Amino acid sequence: MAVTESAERKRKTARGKTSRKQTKSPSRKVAMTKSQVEIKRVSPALGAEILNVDLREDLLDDTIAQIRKALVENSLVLIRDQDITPEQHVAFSRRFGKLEIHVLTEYLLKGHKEILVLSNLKKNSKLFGRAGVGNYWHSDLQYMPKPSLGSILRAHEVPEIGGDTMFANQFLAYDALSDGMKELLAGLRVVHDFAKARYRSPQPYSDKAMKKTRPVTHPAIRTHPESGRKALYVSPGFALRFDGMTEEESEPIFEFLYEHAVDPRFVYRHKWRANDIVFWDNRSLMHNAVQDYDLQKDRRHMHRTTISGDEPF
Ligand SMILES: O=C(O)CCC(=O)C(=O)O
Ligand SMILES: [Fe+2]
Repeated sequence: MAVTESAERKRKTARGKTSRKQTKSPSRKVAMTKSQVEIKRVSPALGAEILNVDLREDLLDDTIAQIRKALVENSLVLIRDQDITPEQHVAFSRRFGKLEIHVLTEYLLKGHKEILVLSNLKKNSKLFGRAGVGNYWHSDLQYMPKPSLGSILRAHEVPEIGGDTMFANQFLAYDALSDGMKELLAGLRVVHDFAKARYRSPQPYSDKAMKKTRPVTHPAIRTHPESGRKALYVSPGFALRFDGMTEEESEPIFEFLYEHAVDPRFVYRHKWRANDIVFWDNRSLMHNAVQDYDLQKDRRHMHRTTISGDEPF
């Protein structure tokens, strides 16, 4: 009995020592490279809120990987209560790729050309950002040969009511098309032109900016490079016509698609709070900034970074 007890004690001690020895260094390493972000879906259509991250910190590669996975799976991630500086906004954005410098250079943030200012605030009675833009369905930089992967919008000031942004899931829009329509669109490309937005804008677009863009064509259905899912990629924002067709011929199909693409079942409408960060995937969503607030009275001030993307296929 005494022998057994002591043998048991020895075994326990040995096990304890061994397990401490074996787990000590790996567990410390795990603590430095692993994290577990909490993810909560925000609507049946799309979007996920990420709960326990602080963008003022230099995030672990693993945390960035989890945010990227959440983006690919949900097309949009929301991170609330992030009172970050432009430096921190740019640093966070860079973890996902190269950043774009918008062609409308007059609205870039001084000292931070990666940030586009979307704002109706004035300095010396002059607007210093773009006011009331994006109030039509579009995907960012769809008019460029390599459109944006995603945009990261940071809210500084938002109206108490109004000024929401709507997002429409184009994977769902594609999935809900008939086989016949899928087949027809699979063989088509769309001509997109930045100039289409120029005439809608309340603020003038400089000729210099216009010279930096020209009409481009992209497939009507694009394949997401990370998930392989197919998405409808036609938007009223910049689309002129199908390649090889006239505008008149394209119009009836466009009209059907524009209505179909933004069926309420595919849409999430984001009600902004100051210090919200919304990161959306331009490869699978369209968005529309609802212009229902008073541009002269209701303050809305946002900063956007735009992540470079690949040529759609
Ligand atoms: O102001 C917004 O909510 C979005 C505007 C927009 O289209 C964009 O930032 O890409
Ligand atoms: Fe936009």
